[in-house]
Amino acid sequence: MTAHKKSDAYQHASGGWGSVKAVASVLVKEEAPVATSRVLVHQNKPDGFMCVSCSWAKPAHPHPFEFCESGAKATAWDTTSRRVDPEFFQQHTVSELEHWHDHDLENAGRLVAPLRYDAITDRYVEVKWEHAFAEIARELNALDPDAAVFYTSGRASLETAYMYQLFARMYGTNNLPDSSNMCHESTSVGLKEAIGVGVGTITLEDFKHTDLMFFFGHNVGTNSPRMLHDLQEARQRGVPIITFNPIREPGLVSFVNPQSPAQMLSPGATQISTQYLQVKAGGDSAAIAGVCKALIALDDRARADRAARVLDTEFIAQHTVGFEAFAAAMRDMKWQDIERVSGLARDALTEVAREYAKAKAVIAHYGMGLTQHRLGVQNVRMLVNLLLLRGNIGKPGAGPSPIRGHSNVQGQRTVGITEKPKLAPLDKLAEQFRFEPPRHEGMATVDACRGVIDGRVRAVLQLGGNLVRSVPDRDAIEPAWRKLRLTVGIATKLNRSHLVHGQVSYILPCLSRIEIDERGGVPQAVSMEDSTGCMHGSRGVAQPASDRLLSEPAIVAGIAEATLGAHTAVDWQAWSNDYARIRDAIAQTYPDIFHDFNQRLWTPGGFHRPLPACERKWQTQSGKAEFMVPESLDEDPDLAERSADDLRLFTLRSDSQFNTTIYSHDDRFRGIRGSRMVLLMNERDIARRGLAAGEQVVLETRSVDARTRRVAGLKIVPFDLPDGCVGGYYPECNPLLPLAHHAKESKVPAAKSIPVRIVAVR
Ligand SMILES: Nc1nc2c(c(=O)[nH]1)N[C@H]1C(S)=C(S)[C@@H](COP(=O)(O)OP(=O)(O)OC[C@H]3O[C@@H](n4cnc5c(=O)[nH]c(N)nc54)[C@H](O)[C@@H]3O)O[C@H]1N2
Ligand SMILES: Nc1nc2c(c(=O)[nH]1)N[C@H]1C(S)=C(S)[C@@H](COP(=O)(O)OP(=O)(O)OC[C@H]3O[C@@H](n4cnc5c(=O)[nH]c(N)nc54)[C@H](O)[C@@H]3O)O[C@H]1N2
Ligand SMILES: [Mo]
Repeated sequence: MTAHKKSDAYQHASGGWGSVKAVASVLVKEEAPVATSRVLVHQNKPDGFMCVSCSWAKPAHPHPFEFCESGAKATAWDTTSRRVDPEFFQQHTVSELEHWHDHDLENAGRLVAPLRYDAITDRYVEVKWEHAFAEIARELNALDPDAAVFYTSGRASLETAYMYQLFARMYGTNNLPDSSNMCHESTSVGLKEAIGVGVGTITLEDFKHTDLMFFFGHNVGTNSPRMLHDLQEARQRGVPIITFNPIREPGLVSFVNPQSPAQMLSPGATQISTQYLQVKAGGDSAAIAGVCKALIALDDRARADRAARVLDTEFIAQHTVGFEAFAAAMRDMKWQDIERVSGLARDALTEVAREYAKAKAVIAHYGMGLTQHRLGVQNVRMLVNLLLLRGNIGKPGAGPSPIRGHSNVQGQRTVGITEKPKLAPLDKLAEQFRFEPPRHEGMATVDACRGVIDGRVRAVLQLGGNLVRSVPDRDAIEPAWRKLRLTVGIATKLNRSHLVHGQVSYILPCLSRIEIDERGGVPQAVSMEDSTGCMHGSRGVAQPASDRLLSEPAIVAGIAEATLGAHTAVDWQAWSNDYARIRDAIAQTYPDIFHDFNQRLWTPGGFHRPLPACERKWQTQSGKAEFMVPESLDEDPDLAERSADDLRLFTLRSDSQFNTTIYSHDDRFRGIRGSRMVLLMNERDIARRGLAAGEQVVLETRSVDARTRRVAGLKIVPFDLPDGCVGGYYPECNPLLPLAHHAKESKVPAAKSIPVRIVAVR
């Protein structure tokens, strides 16, 4: 790899010619340039398919090319001409494939036929779909239903997700963890407690009415780049954007719109963030506390001077509870502690408070930088506290804006994928389908991993996803995974979780959403919910990678029918032959959200789900929006003794990956090329330890139990970060993340602040 020069990374704004070149090169690399470029025209269009990459809102009046570099990469990745066919497995045993890099496994191409692992030859061999369904059913029926786990990665459609949860419950379990458990579950828990809905309250319309935006811990330039258009438009109206992020991410600094010829030809880029605060990893609760404290002090002064109040006292009195206790806690907080934990100066935070006090309508965007912490739920609650102080919820141009990950992760929760019985409409399902759903709590992702390790879990079905790579404690998970009785991967591409498999193991290849999905000669459509609560139809346009593939609804129907036999009130085959019937069932279960679902499917810009908080109706315990007093500002409440050697590791995504799918080893925006085995560290921390750039080190997690967790061979790259914080890549650093190191209320693994030390140079 090339050594990183600090200036390299930040020479270019995100977007621009680099982006155009990167899209062109990925199309050529995937050997499907012509077909793919035709496909891209339909991406995120009201009558086309919804991008498989991020979940950002899709406008009613799209740009001529409503896609970004990341979305184009994701499309090219799925429409590649390469194939992993049964002959591929004749050439490669599973033991041999285990030595391949994750990138090479997926890069080998699209899976085309259902496969069963054959222990005698150590190969996957082709089977008939009916045989696969029949054996999976036999295996499931031999188990206690609670020994089986039905994981969903956030890409599958509303139709598939609804069928999948119904099947799991009819089979007898609420073990329905999903990727949200590792992602925005801190939002689902925190926002629900605070404002009565577990999702963001803004839509694209609010961008037109906002006066100020906050941006906490989300790397918009690579992870939801289409949003840069909306941010740029707001900036051009003079709306300030205040960013909190340990790294100066190029997309948050400036942007050139690669789809605007005028901008591409002129030298300037739009400055995105007007204030950039390099908060310490895990320092957000402290930083927000600082802003709240300063704001309350401004208000105290205004009151004393009989000047106009800074806080929205009317809103607070009418709509909230807990203000007095919160304000008292903020007044008592010491600036010294706030500065130490956040790494930010009192003056800078006070300046943010002043700016905030001037704005009438404020949106707070955020991502994994807030949610993936031990205090992830508290971080979300603190952000809500800040918004409540000035009535910034339930009015145009204002509200919390959690930026979701996978393209339908929010929607899957909406249609019943949840391990928490209280969040699923069990009575309704019982009545609609005449069965008795299980009422006890199921397993979230970390519980499921714990269950695999201690042997309680015997079967794991994955509807998308790559759990042996994405979850914590890899070194414990991998050997445990091999002891499972049954593993089933419904997937588009070969990944590590197919190689680290159970005794009975199936790979069931499915159509990608980009592909034409015909059932009985009739093209079918599916749907998804974006980050702003809008539902969109999606119809594939590309030729399927193989005629042996089945759609996700057809695969779920096949397994359900084989497992449940004739004992259900669902005609699974009829559903899988006409997805409109699944939508009718969804509409019946959730009439408030999905009434007239089929008629509204193609609403330009999507149809919005009703959210009581948008109308200042609060479905919380108290019936009001709730302030919360932070429990602690300290990110590692359970780490007793500290030393000067301690570092806090946050795991990052590059611009060339989608979660565990690695498109290339480069991270163009951050100027890192050729390797992902790096440790980003600031010059002061490098020097203080007597280390040098380019040296390879071994990182070890500070002990939380008897297990030693290490990753070796991480090359030191000098990077502009706050003191004591280091960055590494997800999933390479996942062996360092302890399963128990998660947010206690939401169980989201604390992937953004892992206490580590450098223990050796190697
Ligand atoms: N191209 C592409 N798009 C994606 C994905 C992808 O992998 N590739 N993944 C999808 C998924 S599932 C998700 S969840 C989203 C993830 O998108 P993000 O929410 O952007 O998540 P990360 O990339 O993990 O990084 C989060 C950002 O938080 C910052 N950060 C780290 N620690 C802290 C902290 O303690 N405080 C603050 N304030 N900031 C911090 C990091 O510097 C980084 O800029 O993107 C989705 N979109
Ligand atoms: N250390 C650390 N760990 C993390 C994170 C982090 O920031 N740091 N982030 C967490 C987050 S936010 C998330 S969301 C999880 C994600 O974790 P997972 O959901 O486990 O992983 P993905 O990488 O999203 O899943 C990729 C696989 O999905 C399959 N796939 C792709 N498209 C489709 C499709 O259309 N249908 C089907 N059926 N399969 C498909 C492909 O085979 C591909 O290999 O990881 C979490 N883990
Ligand atoms: Mo995610």
